[in-house]
Formats: sequence, structure tokens, C-alpha cells
Amino acid sequence: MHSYKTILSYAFVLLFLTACSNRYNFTLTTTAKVVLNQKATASLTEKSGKPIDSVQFYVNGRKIPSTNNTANIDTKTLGVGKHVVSALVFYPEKTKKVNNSIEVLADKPYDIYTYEIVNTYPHDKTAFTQGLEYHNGFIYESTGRRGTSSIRKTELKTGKVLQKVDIDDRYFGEGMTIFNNKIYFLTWESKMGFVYNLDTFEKEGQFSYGNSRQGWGMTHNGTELIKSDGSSKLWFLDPETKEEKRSINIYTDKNGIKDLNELEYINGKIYANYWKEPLIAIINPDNGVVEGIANLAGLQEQIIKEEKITDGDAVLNGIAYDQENNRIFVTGKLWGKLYEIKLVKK
Ligand SMILES: [Ca+2]
Repeated sequence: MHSYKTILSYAFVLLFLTACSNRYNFTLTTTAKVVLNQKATASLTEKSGKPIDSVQFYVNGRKIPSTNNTANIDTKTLGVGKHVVSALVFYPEKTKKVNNSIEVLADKPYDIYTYEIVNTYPHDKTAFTQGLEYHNGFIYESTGRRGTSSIRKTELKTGKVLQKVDIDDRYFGEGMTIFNNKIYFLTWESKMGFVYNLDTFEKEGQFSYGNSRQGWGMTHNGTELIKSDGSSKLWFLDPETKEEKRSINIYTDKNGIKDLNELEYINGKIYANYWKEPLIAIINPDNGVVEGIANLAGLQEQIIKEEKITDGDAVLNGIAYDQENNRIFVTGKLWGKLYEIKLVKK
């Protein structure tokens, strides 16, 4: 005779087996890595072929068309970078969401550029350069670190600081750009940006960040402010509302570029220093593809040697462009020189 306990354990085993046979095991398969403009797919399967009523597919939360539990993903519209792919599965009396991702890489390798020095100018070697911009014959610069953060207007030829506003010690200053006679300035971790009058350097307003991580570099394309946040993303802001309207991922044909920092918009491309590297990425703003990388390692080595710089953070950081005379200026944090350079394709 079976004991009460044995009958109970039989019942549990039976219950477990029934539950297993009813359990659905979904797999969302995606093209893991794909090249921009190439086809990618996402498809949903159930391990033992159990009946599925229907599946809806989403990329970055946006629904895409599908047939027979499979969807084609348009990489051209998505642009480069990592994108979230989800499938919402409808099966007898239930729904389940399954997630995966795809990574879209640039469709061609980047060009390599080297540099030629055209002119050398003095630069305040105590300036921890975060933002650099040329405007109406002057160099405007923002500096960082708590206690030494500032915005300044300097004379190109002498490096002399003509006008300066010190930033409250609470803030670590970051990048800046000039748009419609205003200076837009970022702080690092405070999730706060400030707006200054270009002529008087008086503070006129402030704004908080949206989904971007932090404040790093800034430039503009004539209609939108462009902001880096130390990730591989660039954000486009409405200058009026400061709302982050959209973002793009910055990728080569192999990987994303992290720690994007000081920015400059030059002839329809975004030039970006990235933190701790003596390199400038030349980016297509339409799709985030890195089309070129300028290697300025020689320039950085030269100044570190010349000025016996020991601070490990004294890296290349600062790109300014004089559109009228087609001049590119670069400098670095705590560098005593500012260079006019020409980039030469290798
Ligand atoms: Ca700049």
C-alpha cells in the first residue's frame, strides 16, 4: 500500500511534467553583427514547435513589419551602433516579450590622416582645455576641473586672455559652443548646462540634460547644438528648448568609439577628440560612420617633451575652425601652445 507521502510525491512529479509540457521556450535569433546598408533579420522560434498565434517585432521600441515570425531590419535607417530588437509573442492565452540586439558596423574602413603644423601660437598652460572655438577673429575657450573652471575669450596671436568668467567651484567645466550670440557651456557630472551672453559674459540661463549621460563636448551644425556625453553617442539638441531630440552612435567598421569629447563642426562633418587618445575622429553626422581618423600623437609627444609636462591628463583636447580662412586650430589640456594645422590624408 502506498503511503500518503508517496502518493503526494507522485502527484508533484505529474504536476511538474504537465507544467514542463505547457512551458513555452522562445528564442529570438538576430543577425548579431551586420554592415550598414546590408540586410539583417530577426526571427522567433519555439523550441519544440508549439503553436504561436502571432509575433510583433520592434527595433529600439519601434514596431517593424514582419511575416511568418520573421522580420527584415533596415540597417540604413537605423544607422551604426547597437540596437535593441524585441519580439512580442502571442500564444494561447498569454503574451511574452523576448529581447536581443544587433550591432551595425560602418560599411567601409576609415581614412587615416596625419598633420602639418602651419602656425604656432601661445596658449595659457594653466588652462585645462575642455572646449575651443573660433569666432569673429578670437579664440573662445572653456576650462575644467573644480576651482579652475572658466569661460574665456583670448587673442589668437598672443594667447592673452581678454575676457573671462570663473565658474562656481561646485562645477567641473566642460565643452562650449557659440550659437546666435550666446555661449552654451556644459558641466561634467552635475547634469547642468549654462547659457552666457557672448558680449558681456553674463549668465542668462541654464538647462538640465535629458537622456545623455554627462556633459563633455559641444558644437553646432547651424540649426542644432551637438553634445557628447563620454559614451559613443552624440546628441542633437534644440537650441531654444535644449531638448535632446535625437542621438547617433559613432562607429568604425570594427567597433564603437567611446569617450567622445571635444567637438567641432567642419564643412558638414563632426570632428571629435576622444578622451586620452591623441586622435580626432571625422564623423558623418547623417549616419555616425567614422570616415577618417587624424593621428596627432607626434604633436602631443612634442609638446610633452618641450614643456616637460608631467600631468597624465594633459592630452590633446580642443578643436576650433575658422571657416572664412579655412584654418583648423588644436590644443591640449595644460599645453602652452595652440597650433594651426593642416590634415593630410595618408
Ligand atoms: Ca570646438
